[in-house]
Amino acid sequence: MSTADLFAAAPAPVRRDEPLCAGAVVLRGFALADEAPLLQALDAIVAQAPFRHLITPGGFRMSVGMTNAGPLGWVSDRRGYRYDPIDPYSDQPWPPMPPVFRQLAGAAAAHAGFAGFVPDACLVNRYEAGTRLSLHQDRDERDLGHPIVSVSLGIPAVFLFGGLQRSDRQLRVPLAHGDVVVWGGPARLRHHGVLPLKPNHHGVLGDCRINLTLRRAG
Ligand code: MD6
Ligand code: FE
Repeated sequence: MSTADLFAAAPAPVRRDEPLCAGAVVLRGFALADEAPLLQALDAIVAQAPFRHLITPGGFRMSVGMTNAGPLGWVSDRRGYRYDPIDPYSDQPWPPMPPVFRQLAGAAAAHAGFAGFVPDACLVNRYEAGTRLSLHQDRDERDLGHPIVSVSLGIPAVFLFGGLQRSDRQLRVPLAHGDVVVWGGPARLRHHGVLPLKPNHHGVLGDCRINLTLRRAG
């Protein structure tokens, strides 16, 4: 078989936009073009600031493993949730924001209608089989006028996308490797979460899902 035949047999990478509601859109496959530099940058972050399971203000250990990159990092402990320039596990600044993260976030936000987005915080979440993220709002950022860009890597997950009221019904949005969700404006305070992950395997990331959420927090 020729090289051309091999490419012809591979499924075409999916690149399309799926609006969820006013202010939120799934950009299918948007991160695939940057896969290699994203994964390389991720390795460097995790080498400096390993994943850890934070404690919620209520005293529960989060099942999601977390770390951060950039000038500010999201942390949780018995005192509450906040953004902190220092990693409490190392007492050092968080690893720097990789340029490929900043550039991808800016491009995705602009594509979704939020021009000029420059993130100063990247929360990195690691999910394994059974890991879930309960329904919440993102409201710890100083100016909620900025959108959030969320990049999914590795095994698939089902994202729960609700409304402004916690009790509003939720959409179930499957997210796969390379999908990017941009979320802001009238959608910025919608409740959302992640259903418990089903066991799965990804050729590059193994048995886990990594989610990057890029924010302007400070
Ligand atoms: C996740 N994401 O997808 C968790 N928050 O693993 C979030 O909590 C999130 O994807 C705000 C905006 C986009 C998100
Ligand atoms: Fe969130």
